[in-house]
Amino acid sequence: MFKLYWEYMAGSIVAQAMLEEMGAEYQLFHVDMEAGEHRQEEYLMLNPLGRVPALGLPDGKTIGETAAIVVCLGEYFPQSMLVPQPGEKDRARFLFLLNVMATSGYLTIARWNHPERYALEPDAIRQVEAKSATELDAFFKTMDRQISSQPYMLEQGFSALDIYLTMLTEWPDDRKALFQACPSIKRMVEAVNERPAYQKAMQTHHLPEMAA
Ligand SMILES: N[C@@H](CCC(=O)N[C@@H](CS)C(=O)NCC(=O)O)C(=O)O
Repeated sequence: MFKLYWEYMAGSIVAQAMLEEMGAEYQLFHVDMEAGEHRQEEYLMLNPLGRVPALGLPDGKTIGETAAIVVCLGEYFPQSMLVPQPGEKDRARFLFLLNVMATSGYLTIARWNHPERYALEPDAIRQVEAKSATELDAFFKTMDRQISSQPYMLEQGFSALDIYLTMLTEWPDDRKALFQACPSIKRMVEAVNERPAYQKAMQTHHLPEMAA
């Protein structure tokens, strides 16, 4: 049994969609970040970085970091084909693009959301926010060129990368502009949104007022 520590509209979307795709048994544990639960001792024992998501594994250990969770789940369920295994032809490209999304994608979104963590003066904070928005646009345009006509990122077809990139598109303010600038991402997101596993993850993650 896996344990997924999640928050509304947080990075736990990709982990839940993968658990659903894989038919894994899991329990959900809501971490109320507004109430600061991610900084409390109990959660820090699970993920010392105080970030969501975290995933409790069947062996009793818990890990954080979305990229690590993606790779681990792929090892638990190799038959799911969501993560190319060592020796398979798409493995190197998978690891490359997964790391690009974790660093140039997710971290840029985090910087754009929390520019005050990266500068001291109000003017500098505004500049960090503006620069992060520009970098985010460049990131999505780069990823747009990584999508084939399938419409997925890997030659093998649908993979955890498509779920991850779809999750990243949930967060920008102007999704319409993003999809206009990135037609291949738009096609991929449409395909991922049709999957019951992604729909289930979004049912959990949509803020209650969004679902109403
Ligand atoms: N590098 C982490 C980033 C996770 C992350 O930043 N999660 C956000 C929620 S989407 C969070 O926990 N933010 C709390 C904070 O930054 O204090 C990952 O890839 O999982």
